[in-house]
Amino acid sequence: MGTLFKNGTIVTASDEVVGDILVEGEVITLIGQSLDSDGHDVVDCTGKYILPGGIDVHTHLDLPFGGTISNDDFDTGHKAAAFGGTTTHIDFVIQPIGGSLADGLKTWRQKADGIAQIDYGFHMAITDLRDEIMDEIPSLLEEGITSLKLFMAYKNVYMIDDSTLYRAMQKAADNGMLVMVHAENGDVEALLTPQLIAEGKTDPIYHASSRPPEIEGEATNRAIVMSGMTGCPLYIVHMTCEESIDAIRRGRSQGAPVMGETCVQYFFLTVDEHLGAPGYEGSKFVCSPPIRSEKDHAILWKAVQDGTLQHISTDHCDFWYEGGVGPWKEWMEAHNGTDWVGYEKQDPSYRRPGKELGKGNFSKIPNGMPGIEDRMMVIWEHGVNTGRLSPTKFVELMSTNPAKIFGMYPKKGTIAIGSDADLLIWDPEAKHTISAETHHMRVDYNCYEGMTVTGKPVMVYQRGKKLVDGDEWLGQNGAGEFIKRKPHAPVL
Ligand code: DUC
Ligand code: ZN
Ligand code: ZN
Ligand code: ZN
Repeated sequence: MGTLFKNGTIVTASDEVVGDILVEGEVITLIGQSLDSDGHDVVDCTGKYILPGGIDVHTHLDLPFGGTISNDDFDTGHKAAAFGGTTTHIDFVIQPIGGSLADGLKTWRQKADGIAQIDYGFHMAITDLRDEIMDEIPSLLEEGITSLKLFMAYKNVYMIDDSTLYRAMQKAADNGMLVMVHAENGDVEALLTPQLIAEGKTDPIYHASSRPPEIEGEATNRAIVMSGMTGCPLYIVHMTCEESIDAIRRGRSQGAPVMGETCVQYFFLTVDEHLGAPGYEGSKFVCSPPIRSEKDHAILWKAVQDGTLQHISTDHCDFWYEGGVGPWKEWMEAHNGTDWVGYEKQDPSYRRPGKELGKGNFSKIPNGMPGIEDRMMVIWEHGVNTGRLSPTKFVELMSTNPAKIFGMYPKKGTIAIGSDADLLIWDPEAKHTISAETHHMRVDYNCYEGMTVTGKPVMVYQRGKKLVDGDEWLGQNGAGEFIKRKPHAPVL
């Protein structure tokens, strides 16, 4: 006995066709037209699209960062993701400075084990590439971790130097792994920030002045050159501006094995309107790299249309706007500042600090914003409904490309016989107004507050099990599975 999805418009990265899908157990076993109901549960999909579950390869759930921890964890973040049509994500394990990769992985496994509601994978963020860590890298392949992340920004926290990046690329290339970079020139940022603060430029809008597009373009180009020299496949996260898009286009045209993504917020938000919002509101929109300008929005749409960029992720990393209530300082001290797991259960009145940490000094605003729930609806509205993207291109960007690049295809990322039955029943007529009042993310604001979208997932299935039915949540903690990814990443 399976589930038969009847008469939906099945969309993959290549085709759009009306038909039926049979799911037996966790996988798709048959695709056809006018399939026999044959005792199966029938889901009538007439007038609906059937899309492969969305994949977001760039999230930070439960991340200790900027003097606090990102709000959504592997429970709340997963529910929110699924309500928005994302059924798989890849989060970042952070190697503790002085510790091993295995230490980092243990910490992140604890965040997800028994808690995860959707399927997930991990990238490994390397912060401290000592000789023994170089030797440890190949062991990640057995864990199903096939991508390394390095930060060219966040000096004195995560930033690595050029020789470290180069060595990591050599090692990755030798082992069939992919390198990802956060590309901003952290040395220049670390010089500009104190200069701005000393000049009294402390408001959120100056966050953008401390990280101008030139330092993103410069670092992007530097990483691309190293990718060309080492032959290491490189994936540049959160690209925002003309400077870096020009660099990746040049690199790809010269044959460097480079790919890239942008994030939803970089198509919509601007320095003037959002970072420059009255009072302290701009802090809501502080992320790195910063949001840019209308001119950059147009450049990004072009870059996803023409294949310069392969994916639209979120960099979901959310913090309270009005946080700081509760005995958080004492709590953090009592827990040695490191053991965050399960803290809500210990003290229900605790509320972790958020954006208010940077009042009077933009450089202390925790970097990041919510988006994991909004991503697919917002890009459908402004991509598909405007004619910028076809439904097939939408599927390619949101699901197929990230599955291929990160070694999950065809288990994830498509609708095919044998693939996981991660399916979205997407109603192209359903209207929804995005708001913090109704979203499922654990955060008190939404970047797209008041935006009305037409088209949303009305039912969401993962491996054949229904997670979302309208407003109802049917998933359960521990049902989300860790995805062991494959080593060789093709260059798209
Ligand atoms: N940028 C953010 O805005 N948040 C998390 C980490 C990052 O690089
Ligand atoms: Zn049958
Ligand atoms: Zn980053
Ligand atoms: Zn990030």
